[in-house]
Amino acid sequence: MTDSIIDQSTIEAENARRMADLRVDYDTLGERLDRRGVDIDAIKTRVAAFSVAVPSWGVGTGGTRFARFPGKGEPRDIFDKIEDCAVIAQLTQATNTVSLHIPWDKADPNRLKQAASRFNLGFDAMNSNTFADAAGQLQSYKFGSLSAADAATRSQAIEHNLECIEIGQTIGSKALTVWIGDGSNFPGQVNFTRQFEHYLDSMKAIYAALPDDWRIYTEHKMYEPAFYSTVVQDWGTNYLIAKELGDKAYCLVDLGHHAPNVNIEMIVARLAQFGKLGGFHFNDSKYGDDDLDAGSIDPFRLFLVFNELVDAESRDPAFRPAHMLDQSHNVTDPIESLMLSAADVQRAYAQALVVDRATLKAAQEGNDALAATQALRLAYRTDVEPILAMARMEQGGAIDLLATYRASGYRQKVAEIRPEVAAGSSGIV
Ligand SMILES: [Mn+2]
Repeated sequence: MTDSIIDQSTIEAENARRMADLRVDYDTLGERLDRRGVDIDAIKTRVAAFSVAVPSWGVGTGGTRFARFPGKGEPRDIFDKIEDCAVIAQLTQATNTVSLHIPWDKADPNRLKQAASRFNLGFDAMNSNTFADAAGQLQSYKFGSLSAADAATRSQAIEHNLECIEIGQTIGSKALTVWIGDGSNFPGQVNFTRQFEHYLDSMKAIYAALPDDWRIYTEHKMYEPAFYSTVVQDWGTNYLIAKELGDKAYCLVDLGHHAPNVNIEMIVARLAQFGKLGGFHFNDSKYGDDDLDAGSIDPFRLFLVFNELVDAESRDPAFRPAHMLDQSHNVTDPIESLMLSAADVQRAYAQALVVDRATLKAAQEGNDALAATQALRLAYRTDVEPILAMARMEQGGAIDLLATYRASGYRQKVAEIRPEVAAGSSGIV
């Protein structure tokens, strides 16, 4: 029996007020899609099966390097975080897994497993951390970790990743995501080639310890915290790493880790074509790695990314990239942001599913640029909300995520139990 945190009767009462309208909206959309040869129920089934992982660190209020303004009822530890994730999963029915970050979430693995299975949650990829020093560690990562000039520092960083795999195996994770902050701040500070050699050697040692049924994801990022050069700075370097390591190594694309206006959907297509697209960190950005809510700035780009994913899926039905949200919620209730972001990722997927691929292909083959782009626009402009809401409701989730969550009074309830956190002068970037 799965426990639920929000009383199911609250969800049912909220849904009851909206159900009649939803049925009308769903049927109307169904008729419109039917005229385009699209079966709404088939789309709904695929949307219902879609899941995006919630990062444990996402349920705490984020911050910038200037400050962090904690909200009420902040999770005190990983067990509070799992409960917050369970609320998101219950209402959205679209986030079955939680992604842990070590050492932030370090706890008895058996307790972790118990806490998650109580809410029928699984564990997504493990995330290692060698971009900050943990209390008591012997070597500092100030000048790098897996690519550090100092051998003892590299060994320590490798060991940490091996520990993440070990914890992950106990709790049922099947992947390790490695993002490093290594780079340099001044021209000449490092030798690019030697630094990358160190990185590859370290990654090979980690890869050697990877269980057969695991994957390792490497995440590129253009800059920050190193501001002159970064070791894994772009998708080209990321692809080289995945190729060097082997079949269990894949590239992870964080939408915020590119220069403004970079054609991310094309990067997605390239990596998918050559079998190295492992997964995503979804978020949105205006200027850099802003970690804003997915779909909040450029929902068309999110749609175009999913258009490539659905295209790749149509060529290879076994294509299953990992989906995770990776955002920083600085001014919102993180649960609210994560719920709406999960729905927005799902929305982009649903819109991509309604693209008329035969029409698109015919237009492309006939060099009809306008008809081709019109096929995409028609799908993007389709309001698929009734499909998402119906998929949620049929699985026990909420038709209206925000209204139902607020009606549940969850935040007020946890604010009474969880003590206030003092505002900090620096936050999580
Ligand atoms: Mn990320």
